[in-house]
Amino acid sequence: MGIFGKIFQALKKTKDNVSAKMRLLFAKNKLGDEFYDELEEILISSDVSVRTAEEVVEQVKEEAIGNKVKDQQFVTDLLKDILEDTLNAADIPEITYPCVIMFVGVNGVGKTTTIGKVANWFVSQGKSVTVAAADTFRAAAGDQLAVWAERAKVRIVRHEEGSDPSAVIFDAVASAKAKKTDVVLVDTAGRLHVKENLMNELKKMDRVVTREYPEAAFYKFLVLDATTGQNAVNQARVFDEAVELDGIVLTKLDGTAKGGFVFSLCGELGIPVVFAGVGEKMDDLVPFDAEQFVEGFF
Ligand SMILES: Nc1nc2c(ncn2[C@@H]2O[C@H](COP(=O)(O)OP(=O)(O)O)[C@@H](O)[C@H]2O)c(=O)[nH]1
Ligand SMILES: [Mg+2]
Repeated sequence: MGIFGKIFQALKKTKDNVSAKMRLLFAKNKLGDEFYDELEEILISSDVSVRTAEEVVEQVKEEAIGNKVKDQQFVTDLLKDILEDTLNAADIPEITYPCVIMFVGVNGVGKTTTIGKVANWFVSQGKSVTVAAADTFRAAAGDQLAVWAERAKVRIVRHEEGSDPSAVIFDAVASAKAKKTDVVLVDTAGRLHVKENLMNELKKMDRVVTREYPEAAFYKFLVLDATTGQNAVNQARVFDEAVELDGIVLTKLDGTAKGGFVFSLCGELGIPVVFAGVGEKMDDLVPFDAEQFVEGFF
């Protein structure tokens, strides 16, 4: 779909917000430190962290001085290059098969929906998929995943409400081995208010996969709601400590005006964004594209 694809379109709110401020900044014709301070403010106002904003503006400053140029196009292009490099700092893991992908994240970020979309995406790539309903905390979560499994035409393994999530994973892995399924997608609960329990539960699930299915590649993806802004970076830190994340799926990119925190995720935490959710429907998911994201930002 190229530069003007779904990620670009989804960022319209962010772009409107940032572009207006950039135009104003250049119209005011400020020079020197004042200009760069305000540029930093613009980045921070779109939820780029203070640390990342400082680093990025420092780089712009160095290169702009070296080139003795100070027109809007030049600075904007420079900014785009630097931000794209920041996004590409963390490598997207190459998926090998068979594999297990466990989706973690707090309640309501879009885990179950994302699994439906990702299942559909793998099917479109010619892969066979099993989804595991390891969010056994609420019966509704299993039902919701079952609806997605039907839509995506993939198999589902689920137990009764309240049963041990690790037992679901155990069965899903056994079933995937028997049926030679390429991909197992694991849905998990996200009750962050009992953080300690949640993290222990996730670690246990992690161990079951490692022990029972050593021949499979194992990835842990954190699902983050893009409308959360900076707090999403804190969520990433907590989950990364518990289960060492391999990647991130950004959901609700279509509803955010504050996409700037993504630069901190990649730059400061070194975790790559793998997919982006751009709506509620099954095909509203695209592999993340750094260039498109940056173009959509300014
Ligand atoms: N606009 C939009 N809504 C989304 C997206 N992904 C998920 N949602 C919505 O977010 C809500 C919570 O999703 P759910 O999958 O139940 O979250 P979970 O609690 O993490 O499993 C639902 O209403 C979804 O339709 C997205 O990319 N864009
Ligand atoms: Mg869910």
